[in-house]
Amino acid sequence: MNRRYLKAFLVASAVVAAFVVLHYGCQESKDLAAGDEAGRVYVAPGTYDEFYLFTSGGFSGQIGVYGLPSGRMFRVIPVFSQDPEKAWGYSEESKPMFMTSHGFVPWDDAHHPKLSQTDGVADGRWIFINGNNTPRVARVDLTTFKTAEIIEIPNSGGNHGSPFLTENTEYVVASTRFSIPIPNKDVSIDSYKENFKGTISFVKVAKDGAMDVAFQILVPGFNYDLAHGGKGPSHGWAFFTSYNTEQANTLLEVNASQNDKDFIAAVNWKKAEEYVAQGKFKTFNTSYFRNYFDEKKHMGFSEEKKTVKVLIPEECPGLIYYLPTPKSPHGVDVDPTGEYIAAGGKLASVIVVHSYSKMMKAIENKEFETTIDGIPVLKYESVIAGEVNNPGLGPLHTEFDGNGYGYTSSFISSEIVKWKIGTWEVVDRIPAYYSIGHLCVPGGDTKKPWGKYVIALNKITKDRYLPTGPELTQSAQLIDISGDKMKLLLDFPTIGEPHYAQAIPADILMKNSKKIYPIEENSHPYGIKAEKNARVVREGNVVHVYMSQIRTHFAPDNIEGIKVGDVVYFHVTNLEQDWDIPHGFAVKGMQNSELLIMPGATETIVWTPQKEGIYPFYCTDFCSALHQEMSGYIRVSSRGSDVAITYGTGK
Ligand code: RUQ
Ligand code: CUA
Repeated sequence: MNRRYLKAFLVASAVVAAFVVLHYGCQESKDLAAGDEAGRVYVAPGTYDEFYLFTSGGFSGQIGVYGLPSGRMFRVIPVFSQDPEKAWGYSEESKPMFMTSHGFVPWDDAHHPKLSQTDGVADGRWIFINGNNTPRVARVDLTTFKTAEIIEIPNSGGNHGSPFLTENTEYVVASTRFSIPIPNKDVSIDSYKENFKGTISFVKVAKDGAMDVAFQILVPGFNYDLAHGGKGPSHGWAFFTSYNTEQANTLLEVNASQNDKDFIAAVNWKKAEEYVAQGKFKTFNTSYFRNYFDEKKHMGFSEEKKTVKVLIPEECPGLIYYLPTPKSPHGVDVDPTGEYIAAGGKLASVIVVHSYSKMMKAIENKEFETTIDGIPVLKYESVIAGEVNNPGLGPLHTEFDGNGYGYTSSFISSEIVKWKIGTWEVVDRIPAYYSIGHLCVPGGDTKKPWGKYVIALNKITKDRYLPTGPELTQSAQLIDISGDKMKLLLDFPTIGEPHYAQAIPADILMKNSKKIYPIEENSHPYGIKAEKNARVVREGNVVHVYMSQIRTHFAPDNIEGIKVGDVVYFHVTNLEQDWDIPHGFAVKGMQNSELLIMPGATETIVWTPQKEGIYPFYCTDFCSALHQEMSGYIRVSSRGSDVAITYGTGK
């Protein structure tokens, strides 16, 4: 770099840095660091005053990442959704992540994010989220904020009651929302009662995060809704709500609301492990896919699995019990001590809280009402710890503050109701604007809630924001719970529909954030380690472009000899080894998306040029003062042309 250039570059960098500070400088930290010599401002280490909040996108298939208490959005993580910003689902490397037994399914309805746990406390390694529609569970790596794995759940009609965890992330659970014939087959829908079944699945999570379906339990054909793992004394158990115990197959709004009580299914998964070890399972033939992203090869891989182990309750005594619970319960939430199991009976006039120790005693004394398909139904009076009266209309979900209080969202009366564990009295209530679904206390479903806030996740906005056409934004509200009275602090809009959310102190995640991919570890088969290895190789009508990027040019940036009818693979390696210096790549008319390549990574996009001519390409991410110069040309000739492949930069 000559001196004049260097000076111009420094001035330009200072201007860019000033711009960054002005526009983005309000980082989620208490004191704004002065920044390094280059003027870059880093997030200063925070305290437990600051949290990351992860919200589900619902039908957007994404996860939203926010700072608390600001409510400002930092990032959208594409999970079950194609995202042109990051080429997720468009790049060749990410396409395998969407493989299922139904083929390539690039969308899902993502409801419940759940942070990995160690000893019942969120540990910040991963966040899981369910795909409700085409039954799947995804695992997002919280060092990269990127989807690392997606596994399909076989023998399931929809995966709503998921991905709740056991205390040490031994298992992710998944229960069928819709019952179907298992294995699936062509039958009359009227034969529901005879043919339709549910499953409860336990997905084993290995030390490195890799998931596999360890076993499933075949259960009566109800709708299994939500779940939570036991903790402390109830570690070893997992709880699942069910509705439609009427087993209706039409007009569920009436027909599935007949029974006074439905059930919480209590599963002894340690017992299940014993039965599996003893070989007391049936092997079902099926097909499901496990897709994972290799961070060194920078590539997703897909593998099909063909069998699954299924436990039948009749053959496995002690495996599962039903706890009668009024009335079409939705959420099921276990308090920090692991003793209390609160149910959101969405049509009930009370919040029912079951007692784990009473349940164990009732099992021991065989206090059963009846048995359904080998599953003993415990007596309501024998398992109930208490009922919270006057909980508002339509109680859905409960979170805990670790100080002896539960907070329940009531959808119909649109409020949060605070109640005391043990006395079961309501001590405070606050309206939510409007129609709250889930709610989240940081750590509020773990053994160690961090408390401080409850976040209301609301379905309807009405007058809270500027109108945006027929659909208004969904929204979250931040409420202070540090005093006796709940206090509304802030409204903030969310991306997609927030169902569940999880929050974790910023400190736990910040220090693990990945900054670059070391280029020497890049083992992408089409990656290059230096600009001198950039090349263009023709193999019949397939052309591989091994391309590099560094501020502020591509190699090669002039390519000739491409023909109409070619299939051109651009394998683009970003050689930068600096934090926050991705480069983009886009070709005029490419029927696809851009690429946004992280420092040290390689990504591939395919182009099939349709017409001869000259095609510019450029970097899509403003990467330096000379970003606009980061561009190139491709010459496309006719099908039969004899223009040879040539390429280069700066010749
Ligand atoms: S469920 S509120 Cu998936 Cu309650 Cu959304
Ligand atoms: Cu690289 Cu802009």
